Amino acid sequence: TPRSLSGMQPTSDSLHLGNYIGALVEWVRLQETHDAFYFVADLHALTVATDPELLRRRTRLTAAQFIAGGVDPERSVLFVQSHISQHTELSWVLSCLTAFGEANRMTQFKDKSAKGTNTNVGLFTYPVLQAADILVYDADVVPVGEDQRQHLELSRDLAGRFNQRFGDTLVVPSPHIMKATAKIQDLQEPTAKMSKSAATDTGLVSLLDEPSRIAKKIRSAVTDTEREIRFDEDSKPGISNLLSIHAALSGTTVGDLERQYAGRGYGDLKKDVADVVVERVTPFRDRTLELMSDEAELDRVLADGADRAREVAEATIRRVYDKVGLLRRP
Ligand code: AQP
Repeated sequence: TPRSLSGMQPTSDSLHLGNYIGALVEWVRLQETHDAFYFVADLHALTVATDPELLRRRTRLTAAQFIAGGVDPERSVLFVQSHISQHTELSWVLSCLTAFGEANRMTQFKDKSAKGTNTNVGLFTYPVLQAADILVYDADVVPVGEDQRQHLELSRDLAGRFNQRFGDTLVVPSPHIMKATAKIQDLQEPTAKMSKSAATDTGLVSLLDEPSRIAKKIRSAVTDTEREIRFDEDSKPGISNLLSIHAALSGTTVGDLERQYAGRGYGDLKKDVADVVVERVTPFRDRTLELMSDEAELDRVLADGADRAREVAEATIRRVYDKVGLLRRP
């Protein structure tokens, strides 16, 4: 069975609609056909300075939301990145195969360091740790949003380079990026991706928000001055984004929606998108809160996932250490 692997950072309390539609929905789907590994990327989250208690809380919250969104911890291996020391071990080896200029070309680092106040070395080497996350599990496919494409390309390059230098050792992973859902845009600034680090949160749909607040944000989404409901990302980014969200959650296509809304107003579309989103997030929120009410049980689930993940990661790191010439521990 091919293996699927992906992770998300616990850098906010709530996942947003982009994380959900662009990634989590696909993770859940891939459980049907793949051997699935999903993790909370708490080591990556250290690149953003966070209160330690808050980071712990968000790590559990993020795992709870994976489960609430449909990740089945019996079927999938669900774990916390820092519980598996092999991620950082492989990351070091890979960083020694990464050219400085290659890392320096990563656009996410450029964007974040241009904006940010906390440009640390961890943020710079982030894509190398991400490559280790993927390669340490021999992942075949990595379900992510469009924003991760360049990082995945680096993972592929590093796996290929390792294999070329040391002989066949690592699986070269393929991105799994669904064109229709890979880029959910900010509701107020629909030419930019929905992101938890946006300047204001008026265009961000956080899944754990009060459903009434979510509905209000969607009804206030920026559109355009025409009247026609039609998918056109260049001239109608706001309407196109609403159509994408609607289609992803209601299981229809954008084409069907265009026909369904022919001759109708933007207000109708917004109201329906709000309804579809609220219908989805209400049980999601309830289930997340329920899971968070029993931390011991959640920790037990994550410990079980870590045991299963470690087995795979240990075997990979042994192979890698041997290949590069590190002396075996007696
Ligand atoms: N707007 C989006 N549309 C589709 N997919 C998205 N993803 C993120 N935003 C969108 C996907 O969600 C997963 C989360 O990965 P992460 O934890 O690394 O999140 P992130 O990239 O830090 O999340 P944000 O909100 O995008 O934060 P910023 O902007 O602060 O970096 C990934 O699969 C990602 O592609």
